[in-house]
Amino acid sequence: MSLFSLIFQSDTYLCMAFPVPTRQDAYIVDFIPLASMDTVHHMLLFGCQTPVSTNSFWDCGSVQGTCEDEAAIMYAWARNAPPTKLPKDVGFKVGRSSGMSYFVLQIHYGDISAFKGEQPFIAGIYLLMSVDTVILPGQRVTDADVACDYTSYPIYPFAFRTHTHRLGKVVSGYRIRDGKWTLIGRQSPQLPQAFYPANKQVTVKYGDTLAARCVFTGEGKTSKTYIGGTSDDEMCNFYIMYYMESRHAIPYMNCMEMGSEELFQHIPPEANVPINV
Ligand code: IYT
Ligand code: CU
Ligand code: CU
Repeated sequence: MSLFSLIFQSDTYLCMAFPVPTRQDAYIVDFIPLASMDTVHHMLLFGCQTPVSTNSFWDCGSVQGTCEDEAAIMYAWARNAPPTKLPKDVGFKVGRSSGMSYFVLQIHYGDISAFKGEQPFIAGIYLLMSVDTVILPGQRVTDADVACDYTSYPIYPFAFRTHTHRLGKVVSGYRIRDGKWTLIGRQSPQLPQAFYPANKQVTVKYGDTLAARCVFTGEGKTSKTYIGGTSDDEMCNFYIMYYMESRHAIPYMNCMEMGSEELFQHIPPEANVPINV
């Protein structure tokens, strides 16, 4: 068991990498954000093999500049949002055999983590993201739809996170089983973009479909808006934090397919009901 913490004070995006402090496999079982609501806007924790830098800290912008290889998001904390708790017996696998040798923490002010022995369940993230949405200027509503068939071992969602930039109104995620849509989570991306508790008892198994819709507005825009990395671009992300049995461990999955128009004809109307912020 080891524990470490770090504290920054700044108004920009700063990143710091630190090696997973063990040679063996380890599990993150808890996150304890020690952040001040007054000074911190948000905090993201990634895991990866090769951070952009390994000494001191660096300016890592809003999206780019965390890892050379793929950065896997493990934790998000945002001002005024309740912190995510991993359920009992659930851990994110890090260290040797997981391909995660470093943590990269992107923050203004923060702290993290503790480790423990073997876990019966492994935590993971499933990301649904749109790659091809175009929002037309002045158009009141644009739906970005994403859907994929789920063809793996059962997962148990327990938290979800939405992410768009300024034009996003509401983002919803569903499981579809035998034609029936069940909500996993629904949130305004204009609220703090933390992980919120998922709708309980929605498990996902082989043969289900996972689907998400982001509702955007092009009102007030004078040009087309595309998916991209700057704040003038948009993103449509629905993250599902789940756990699954360790013996099937798949810590990261994603879905970037549009989903058929016919499928989305059956999405519950709530997906297009704005959330007051
Ligand atoms: C184009 C887009 O939607 N980018 C998202 C999702 C994304 C996350 C990761 C894409 C890739 C990743 O390796 I991690 I490729 C995006 O950048 N989302 C941001 C940050 O990833 C955290 C967010 O706040 O959700
Ligand atoms: Cu922030
Ligand atoms: Cu973004």
